[in-house]
Amino acid sequence: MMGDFKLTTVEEMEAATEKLLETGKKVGADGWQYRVKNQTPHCKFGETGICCKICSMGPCRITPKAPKGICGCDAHGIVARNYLKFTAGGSATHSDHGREICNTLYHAKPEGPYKVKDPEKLIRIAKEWGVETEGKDIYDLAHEVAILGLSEYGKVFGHQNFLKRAPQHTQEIWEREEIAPRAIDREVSCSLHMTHMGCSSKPEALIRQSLRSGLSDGWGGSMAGTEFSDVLFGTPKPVDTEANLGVMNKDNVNIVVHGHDPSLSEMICEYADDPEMIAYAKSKGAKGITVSGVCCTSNEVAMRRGIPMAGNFLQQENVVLTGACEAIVVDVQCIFPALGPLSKCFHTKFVTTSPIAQMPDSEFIRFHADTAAENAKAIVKMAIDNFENRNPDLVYIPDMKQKATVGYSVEAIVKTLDGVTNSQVDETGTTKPLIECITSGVIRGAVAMVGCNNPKIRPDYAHIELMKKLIANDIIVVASGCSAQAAAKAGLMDKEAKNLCGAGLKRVCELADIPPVLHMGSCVDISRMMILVSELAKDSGLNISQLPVVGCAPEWMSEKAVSIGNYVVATGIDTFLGVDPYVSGSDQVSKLLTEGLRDWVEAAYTVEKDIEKLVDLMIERIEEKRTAIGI
Ligand code: CUV
Repeated sequence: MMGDFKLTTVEEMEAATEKLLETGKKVGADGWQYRVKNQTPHCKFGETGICCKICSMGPCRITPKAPKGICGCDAHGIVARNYLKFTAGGSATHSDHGREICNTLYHAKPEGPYKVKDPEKLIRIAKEWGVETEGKDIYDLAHEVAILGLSEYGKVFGHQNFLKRAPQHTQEIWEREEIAPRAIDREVSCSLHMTHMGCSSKPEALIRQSLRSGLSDGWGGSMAGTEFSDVLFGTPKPVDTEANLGVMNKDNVNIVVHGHDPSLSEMICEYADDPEMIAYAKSKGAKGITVSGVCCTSNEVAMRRGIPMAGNFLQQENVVLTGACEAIVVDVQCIFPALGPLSKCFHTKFVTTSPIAQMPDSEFIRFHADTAAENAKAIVKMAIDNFENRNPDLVYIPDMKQKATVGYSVEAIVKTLDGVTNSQVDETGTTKPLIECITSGVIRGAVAMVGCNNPKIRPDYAHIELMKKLIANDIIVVASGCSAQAAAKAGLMDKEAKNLCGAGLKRVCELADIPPVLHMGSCVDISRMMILVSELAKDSGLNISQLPVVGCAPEWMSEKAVSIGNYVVATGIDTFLGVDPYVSGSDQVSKLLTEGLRDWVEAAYTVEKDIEKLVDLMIERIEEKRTAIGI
């Protein structure tokens, strides 16, 4: 029985957006939909990666008549250099996020506002890093581990500590190929050094460094971000929430958190929940306070607190267009500068909080670990005070939301799936039950769906359609970032979505009481997926590259996504992209990424813009891998 469960279609979401754009027109607001039109067609040189402006002799553009830049660099060198720069940008960004979390951990105090919520995890990491834990005060330990975490960014010798979590075989590949990441900052610096005028122009060298820089993100900075966020704010466990714009409440003060760093969003949630603040909101005529989120910081607080998700990347302007957003509070990354002028068309306060992401037409409240409580209170109060400035004529919140169960950290997945096989319940918490489901063929394999939206692809459509087809084919999906939010908005994280699965996956969903698409968190939490595949490989005795598991970013857009792609591939997982990373201008680089990498790291990229073909290719690859290991 499906009850009244029904997926929300992309058409329905688009119709809601249309209505919101109507409101926008009334107040003279801009929108990405219009800006895309102004920017199309895109510059062909940029799009194919053959424009070079790393020195002031140029810009040089490669054409049949001008096949070399002024320095003599050809298309292959230019494309590969651009690719490495793209990666370094993403790696720096994720890793700096991780650094901020280490810094927050360093400021943790028993009296708060930042506390250690998962001391066991802290002790586990401390032991892993060789820190004496016996008889030590947990906050002393937190500070010691935080300093070690920060030192990973500039360590003088050796490689990233977390690499030891990978299977032996994977570590050997990284050593052999000279892509084991050293200090995180060093890999970013080294990348920018290599791409400087007159340094590397050999695609192999530049792509190799792209892998190493990516690995310093996934197995360094991002992993630190995830692990220490868990220590500070708790390791996610399954929790019920809701997704899409309908989570905003017309009668309440609406605060939307947007960005990436949970240090900010956690505090906003904390103080929006304060009885004193709620009473204050009521004194101003509201019925209460609703915090909802956009992008990855939303994923962070959804995973740990069940805070509802208002939307993903290309829905960020929609939250303001509802006319019911008192404040959109942002930290870093994926924030449209458009939110400044857009907010000015409404009563909305656009609050920036990080020196790293400052934007015109915003109110800047500098957020700092030491003053986090005051900062958060001030922001919540500002939103409440703004409630009376709402123009009721402009308020329209699309009545559209879905239930979602989120919070699937590796710890939670292992625990949840323990009950699936009645043959042998593993007390020690291994991934063996999951392996059993895969080897028996009840589940054919797994796909990690990740990444952004991109106007080049019909927003959310690729994410949702791919996932529907995968689960119908008994392939379980783990998701993060905006992909996870697309799934949640559609209803694919509702446990009732089991009815859209093939018989095998449906059975697993019923036994384990899980939705077929598991929300594993934000983009830095793709590091969770690296741990999961590592555990699967170790527990099954297979190499990661042999597992029937692939990664997919059908609508990606950011530099971070390229960094992610590089570490996922370098970890041995075939990765499928729906958007080309500006490399089509060089057949050498394209061939290296889609074929050559396999000789180095046992995995490679597939780029396919046709969504139907993309999903079929993934299913084919999963089946090939099954055949190769004889299951
Ligand atoms: Ni970090 S990077 S648009 S929020 S997934 Fe979403 Fe995720 Fe891409 Fe940004």
